[in-house]
Amino acid sequence: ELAYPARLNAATRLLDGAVERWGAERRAVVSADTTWTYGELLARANQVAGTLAGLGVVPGNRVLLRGPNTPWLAACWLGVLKAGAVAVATMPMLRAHELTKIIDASSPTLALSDHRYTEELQAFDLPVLAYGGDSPEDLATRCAGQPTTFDDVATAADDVAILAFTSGTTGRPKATMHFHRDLLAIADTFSRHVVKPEPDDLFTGTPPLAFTFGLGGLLVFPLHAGAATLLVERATPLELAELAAAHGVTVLFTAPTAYRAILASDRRPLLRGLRRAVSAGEALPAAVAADFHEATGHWLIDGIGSTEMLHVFISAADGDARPGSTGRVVPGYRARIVDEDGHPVPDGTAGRLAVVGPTGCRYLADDRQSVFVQDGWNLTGDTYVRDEDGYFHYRARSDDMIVSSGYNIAGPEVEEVLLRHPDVLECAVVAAPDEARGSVVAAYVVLRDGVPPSPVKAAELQDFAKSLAAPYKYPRRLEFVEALPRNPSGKVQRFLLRRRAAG
Ligand code: 3SK
Repeated sequence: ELAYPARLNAATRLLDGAVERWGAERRAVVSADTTWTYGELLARANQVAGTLAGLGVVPGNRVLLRGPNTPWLAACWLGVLKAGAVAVATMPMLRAHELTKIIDASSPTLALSDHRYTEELQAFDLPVLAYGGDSPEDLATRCAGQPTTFDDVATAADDVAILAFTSGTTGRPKATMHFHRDLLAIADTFSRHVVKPEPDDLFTGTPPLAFTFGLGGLLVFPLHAGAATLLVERATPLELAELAAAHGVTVLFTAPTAYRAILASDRRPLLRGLRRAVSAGEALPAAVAADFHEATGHWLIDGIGSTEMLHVFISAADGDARPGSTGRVVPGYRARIVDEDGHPVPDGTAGRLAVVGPTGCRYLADDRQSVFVQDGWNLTGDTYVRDEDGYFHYRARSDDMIVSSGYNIAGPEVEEVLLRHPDVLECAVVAAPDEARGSVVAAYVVLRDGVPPSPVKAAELQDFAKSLAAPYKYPRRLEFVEALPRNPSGKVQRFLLRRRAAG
């Protein structure tokens, strides 16, 4: 059981707490052109909080944040929490029509936006304060007139601190509410027991702070450990590997596709400097896990998390990893596999993953709450099997199970097989409706650079799949595409492929 005081401000604990414990001089945030110590980050977050209070922002007001991962975004996020307001971080690549849904749902009082990203906000009746520029109107200029200290609002531990929008692999974004104590709980569970950071660590990675995978891994966990974070605005996987090596990064958070791309390139040796590497957001193919181990001597820390649960709840520390499994339930959480009626099924049986713990699903508009929470258990929408040792093995998103001629086929299992072919860069497998079989397996494949698509190549990949998996699983339909459709947090939007497969 995690015990937190009734009055708790997560930003006070993370930032003022770190300065008290480790001193103001430690490196906190690094970017391409800046390094801020904990003292400098604290001063800026306090000035942001003072500016917000001066503008009339009161506890409970929502403040929209927009921008790529930068030190100023981190200071704004912390400043919003210090002022007792609710941070609504948005993906920097969202366009006005996508922002409309978020703004309508969250009714922010104002927006703090990176000065390069204000344009899309012009369409709204919303005051916008730009940061990171050098205009006299810029937040930095306003902050310069503010004291570097601030009396943080004594929020309740279960006051809402952030609204996190699921970027929606289904295309329907939903707002989830998370409390101040939840932000500490993810650090006291997944980070403490699995990532195990040390004050001398330097974190980096690609997920935006608007995606809770990034918020935890690139801001909350480093601050909680007195460590530093290298915030990268944008990087291809190979650039990420180079940046990590150049800065001496020890903890990396990114998606399986990025690990796969780095491992397949001549930057592979750059991964050797990492002490920890965390993979989430998508299922980790076993071949990538094995290859990473071969390249570095470490096991990737795979994890399943969700915006609804805030962060990772099943995972395994480096020494505890079991290849082919996501891991065990993170201490502090409980997980089980249930059938369609919510009854637990025996180990070894596939079913719906249900989880409960210190964080959990609370939708802002709770019309769909009952679909995701049953008898207090959060249903994640994933099909899993638990083995007798308590390791959880991913099968598919429940939507990605394909029933073909009565066979249950997990789309990711077929993807895993296709990915073993040296010409396949990426692929996604979905159900295509079929009169005779109900559904058939349809694969969308991105070939490696220089490999031309052709019917012969398609037949070769189909034969390859048949040779490695039971023949009923092979993709009867196989189409080559330039790229897979992905949402802003990088997840493949299989619903778009299902639509395409349905014609
Ligand atoms: O949505 C996810 O995949 C996720 C994974 C890890 C941590 C947080 C999230 C939202």
